[in-house]
Amino acid sequence: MSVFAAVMTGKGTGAIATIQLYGDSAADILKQIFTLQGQKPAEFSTGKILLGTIAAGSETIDQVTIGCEDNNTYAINCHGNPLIVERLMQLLRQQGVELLTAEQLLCKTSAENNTIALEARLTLPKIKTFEGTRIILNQIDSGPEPPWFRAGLTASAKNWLQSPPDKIAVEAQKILDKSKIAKFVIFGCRIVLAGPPNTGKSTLLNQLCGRQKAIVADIKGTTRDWVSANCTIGRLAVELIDTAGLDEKLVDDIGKAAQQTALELINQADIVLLVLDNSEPVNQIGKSFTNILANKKVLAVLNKSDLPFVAQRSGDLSCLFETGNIPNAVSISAKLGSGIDYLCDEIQRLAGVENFDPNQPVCFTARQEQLLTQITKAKSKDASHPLITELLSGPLNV
Ligand SMILES: Nc1nc2c(ncn2[C@@H]2O[C@H](COP(=O)(O)OP(=O)(O)OP(=O)(O)O)[C@@H](O)[C@H]2O)c(=O)[nH]1
Ligand SMILES: [Mg+2]
Repeated sequence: MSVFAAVMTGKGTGAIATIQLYGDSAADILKQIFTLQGQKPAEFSTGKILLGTIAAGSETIDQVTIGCEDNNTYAINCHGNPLIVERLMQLLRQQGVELLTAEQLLCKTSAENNTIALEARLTLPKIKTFEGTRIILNQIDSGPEPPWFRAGLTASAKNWLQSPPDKIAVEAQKILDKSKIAKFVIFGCRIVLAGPPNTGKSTLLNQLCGRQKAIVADIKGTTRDWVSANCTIGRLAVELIDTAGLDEKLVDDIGKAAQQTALELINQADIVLLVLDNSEPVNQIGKSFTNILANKKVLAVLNKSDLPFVAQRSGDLSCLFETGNIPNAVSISAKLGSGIDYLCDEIQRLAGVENFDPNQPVCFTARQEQLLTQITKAKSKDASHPLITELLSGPLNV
């Protein structure tokens, strides 16, 4: 049988990194490259941690500990410099070891026949909020207690094996709908700050992330390239993106490129904060931009409310949005920090996370989403059962 290895710790620098080695002849490979206090160790025994060095011939690569987890599974803990990790992986490859990703190795070594539980394990490192970890763990059916563990996707799918197809279809659709919201809590949400020049987008980004990340100036077109910052807004882990002011009149190359980038970022946004200047007439934004916003979750932010306002009321936005899909508006002063708490509440409401119950079934991988979509369309037990079984215990392609 082949021997496989994967780096189990995250990319980048850390105090230590862990390389997992798996396979019947993994110990033979280690005996070729690992020395224990100047001597080759005779045997690795399960449960023991050995301290020694790994070398390629006469070249010592690192001092490491090797944890013997099983007679075919070993954890090499080395120093967390990516150069050392890469050199160790190279050496393992030279010894005939097949290099895998952490996900691929977990799938290979897992004795789990509950695929949703395995997906949950693979997803845990990517979760952006603590509440997100709760949502994911709730999707695993882990036995008789605690009871809230039985309200997740696994429990629903097991129940469906005894349910009529029309009931299954309704429930599966509900799960798909709720999952769109759960995704924001689990994986985070991308919020783009957009609007005409000089309305206070960069000031608002700095206010929301609590530091001076973007340059602010009383000059139109201060932001050209986009700036991003990570922050938390209530239950949401947010990637905030500040964009160049939307100005159709810009004709120079850099200005046009900045406009193009801003539009692409708006297109990729989960939520758009349309930042308007409360002290300027309302028609500050071109119709082509409002058209792009038509299918987006948009919240209008009437900024500079500390200044005397000209024409702003939330209803006034109707002259910008002909479609009837007029976004809610919130008045703030990004400069003074007033109205920010209310803005954060509105953002959570718009994302749908405000009253989101983490103890409900949701899907959290593309595989699950695809199968649930097919389940909503299955018209008979014969059609739905194989899909449900695949959802519960089908193979993973990682
Ligand atoms: N009075 C007042 N001024 C503000 C407020 N927010 C921003 N400003 C000022 O408005 C000017 C423009 O602010 P920015 O944050 O750079 O505006 P922007 O929308 O990023 O501008 P561009 O990058 O050019 O599109 C600066 O002088 C800010 O100090 C506010 O709430 N009240
Ligand atoms: Mg700016």
